[in-house]
Amino acid sequence: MFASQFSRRGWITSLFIACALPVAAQSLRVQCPTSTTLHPAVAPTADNPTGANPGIKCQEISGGDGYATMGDGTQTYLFGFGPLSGMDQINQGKPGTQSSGDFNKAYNSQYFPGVDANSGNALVPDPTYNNLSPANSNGAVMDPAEMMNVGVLAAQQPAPMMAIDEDDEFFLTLSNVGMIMRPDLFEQHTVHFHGYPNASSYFDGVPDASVAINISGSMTYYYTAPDAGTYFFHCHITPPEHLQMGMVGQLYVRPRQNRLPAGASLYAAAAAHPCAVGDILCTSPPPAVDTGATQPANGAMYAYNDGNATTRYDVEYPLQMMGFDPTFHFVGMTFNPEDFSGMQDKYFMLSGRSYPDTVNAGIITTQASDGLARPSQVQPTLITIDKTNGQTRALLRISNLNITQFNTLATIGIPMHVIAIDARLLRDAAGNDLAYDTNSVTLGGGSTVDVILDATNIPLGTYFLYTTNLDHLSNDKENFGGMMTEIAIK
Ligand SMILES: [Cu+2]
Repeated sequence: MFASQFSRRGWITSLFIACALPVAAQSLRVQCPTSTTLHPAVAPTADNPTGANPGIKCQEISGGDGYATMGDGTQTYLFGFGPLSGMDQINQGKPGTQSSGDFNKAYNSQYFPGVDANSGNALVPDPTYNNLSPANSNGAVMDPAEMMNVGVLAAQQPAPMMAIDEDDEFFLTLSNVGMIMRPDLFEQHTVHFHGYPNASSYFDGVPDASVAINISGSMTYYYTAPDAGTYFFHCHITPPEHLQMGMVGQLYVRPRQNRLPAGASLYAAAAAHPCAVGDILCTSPPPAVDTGATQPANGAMYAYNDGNATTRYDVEYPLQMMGFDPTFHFVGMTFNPEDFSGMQDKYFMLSGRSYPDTVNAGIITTQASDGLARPSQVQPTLITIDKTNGQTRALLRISNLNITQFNTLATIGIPMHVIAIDARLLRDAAGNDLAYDTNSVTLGGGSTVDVILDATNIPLGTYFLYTTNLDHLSNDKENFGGMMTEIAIK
């Protein structure tokens, strides 16, 4: 009897050892390989000692909560994604995506010294360390305790931006750090790349067809990048709620054409591209006529594999049209039932900012309920075309992730040249150019357009990009603001 009880206790103890320890060690976990079958290791260098293949890109985000500041000064509660890698880039308003070599560089910390649980790198205490804006810190946060410390209340508006190059492999780790203001909720989160040519539903973030990430769990999503274009992403858990509450972000894929060597024929590259010869994951046909366009000596940036330089640009501005209902956000923080069908936006934003915040340079920080101010809206929305520095063409990557209404964006004085809709180059099957000039575009939730503003023949000055939904030119009770920004041509 005694022996039997003892052995049962021993069995239970070993069960705890077998299950609890590995789960505790692996529940928050970041994955970013330095080589794969598709992208084998390269020769190591001083800057890349692990020989990480630069075609492998990685990014890490938290799913949790936080606060943003509206155009009238109101602090709004969010469910949202926050950055756990690429922080220096994010704070400059750029995509936080890193090569695997940079992503895996040791992340300094003075709060959690020791050895990083995932990479095995020594964590060196740093006297200047600030966990809210760590120095070096395009590297990823990999220590589970530190992921919580940095990720909690760190949601940004929109979510950390992502950008990869065609042919990359992309490893995106989402860690659910919980929503500290809603301890009653056990909300899962996912990442869904909307409209993206994703070969695997397992990594598509639709919970009914795949998996969702529990609090204090991580998942590394895997994507290839078969087609250039402007996309976006969002959480796919209770979409009306989690999108309204702020789980929306921007994503784009740069075309292979950017990487052509100087003097190469753009047409020949487009005609040989998999998209031109029947790859079902992409559709851009080569242009109908070879214009003889070649890659300039200093390179160039293009939105698509156009084959004729019609999508070339000098500066780019991802702009996300969004709206917030402050009542919904308030009850989202305060344990009250949410009125989904009564949702009514009162803040109208471009990339998380309302006018006049849209024309203010720099990041917006917001003080959260723990008294700390964190970067909450970091992406620039003042469109600047600096002709004195040779810039003439701005690419606006416009997406609408407003879940309650269509939005129109209009310009005065400078035409919008629409080159693509929903990440598809405007071109017929024979390669004829279907791009067009207009002074407004109207998008429903879930759509994108790519617009070129060509300032070549436009006088220097300030122009406006604004919504013609005139009741959206307001910030709740302030009747001047909303979805508007300026285009500075100088
Ligand atoms: Cu979510």
